[in-house]
Formats: sequence, C-alpha cells, structure tokens
Amino acid sequence: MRLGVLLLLALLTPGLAFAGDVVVTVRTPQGKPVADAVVTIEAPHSGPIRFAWPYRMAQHNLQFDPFVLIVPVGADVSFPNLDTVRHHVYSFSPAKRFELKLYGRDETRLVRFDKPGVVDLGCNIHDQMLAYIVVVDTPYAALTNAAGEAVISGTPAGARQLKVWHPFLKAADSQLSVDVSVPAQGETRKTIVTALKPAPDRMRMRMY
Ligand SMILES: [Cu+2]
Repeated sequence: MRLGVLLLLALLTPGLAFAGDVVVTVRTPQGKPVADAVVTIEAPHSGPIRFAWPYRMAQHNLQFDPFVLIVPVGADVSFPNLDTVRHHVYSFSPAKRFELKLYGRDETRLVRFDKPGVVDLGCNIHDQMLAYIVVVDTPYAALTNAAGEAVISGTPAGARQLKVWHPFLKAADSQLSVDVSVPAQGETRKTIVTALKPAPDRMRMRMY
C-alpha cells in the first residue's frame, strides 16, 4: 500500500522525480564570456509559467534596464521611467507592436506580451536606447550572467534541444541550437562557442 502511494507520487510529480539542471556557458572564440544571452529548453510543463525576476523594463540614465528581459507569454511588463526626461518607447516587432507615447518621471505603463518571439525596443527620442524583451512559452529559460553562465534548473530528463539567442549572435535569427541530454538527477554542462556581430554604432555607450 505504502509503495503504491509512493509510485503514485512519483507519477504525479515527474518533474521532481526525473529532472536535472543544465548549466550553460556561452563564450566567443576568443574566450570572452557572452552576457545577456537567452538560453531556453523546450520540454513538457504544466501550469502557468512564472520566473523569479521582475517583468520590468525601466528607463534609467537614458538607457533601458535591463538590456535583455525574458518573460513568459501573457506577461504584463511594466515600463517605469526613472529619468527626469520623457521617453517614447516603441516596438515594430511582429511579436508585439506598440508605442508608449511621451511619458515622464516616475510614470509607469503596462504592456501585455501575448505572443512568443523577440521584441526589439527603441525610444523615439533617444537613438542609443535599445533593448530586447524575449517572450517564451517554456519555463526552462534563463539569461547568461557576466560570466556567460546560465542555469536552467529542474528540466525534465531526456534528449532535449537547447537554444541560445543573443541580439548580436552571428547566426540565422541570432540563434543557435544544440542537443542536450538532460540527466534524471544532478547536472549536465554545455559550453556554446559563438562569434558576435559588432554592436550597432548607436549602442557604443554600452560595453558590447
Ligand atoms: Cu528615451
């Protein structure tokens, strides 16, 4: 009887029973870490997708912050203006076309992102302002840190496809795809080596 209950629990919580962590490092052929890369793995999941970070794209010191934001499909993203000047945020991307007409300090707008895809953001007033919202329909997603590392925890075990996207990645659609075998427990490591295109001139204020 007790064994039956345990088996039932294992069946009801496959994610807990057979899931591993995927640790991804993205770097250039010269060995430079690539920060702000979006790493995703497609795998079965149920229930709404929630990430631990805020769904927030601030404007601060005439820049967007963060540079790349991952949100789940259907997320409402806030766009607080922390500057004393006004901004006019827009996107022409197919995944989300919108504009937030001139708005001032401490004002916030909410935008819902209802389609997966990459949304390029700009500001009509400040040309150097550029950022990306990547709308995903998988909970297995993470952004690389300054060391070029991202950890996707609790991924269902099995043969999966891992995708890496970065706005300046030298590949079709700025994306690479590799196979990964996710263990039933513990972690697996993957290193992705990719060249980057030079950042656009208008972004020279950034570190890329
Ligand atoms: Cu602006």
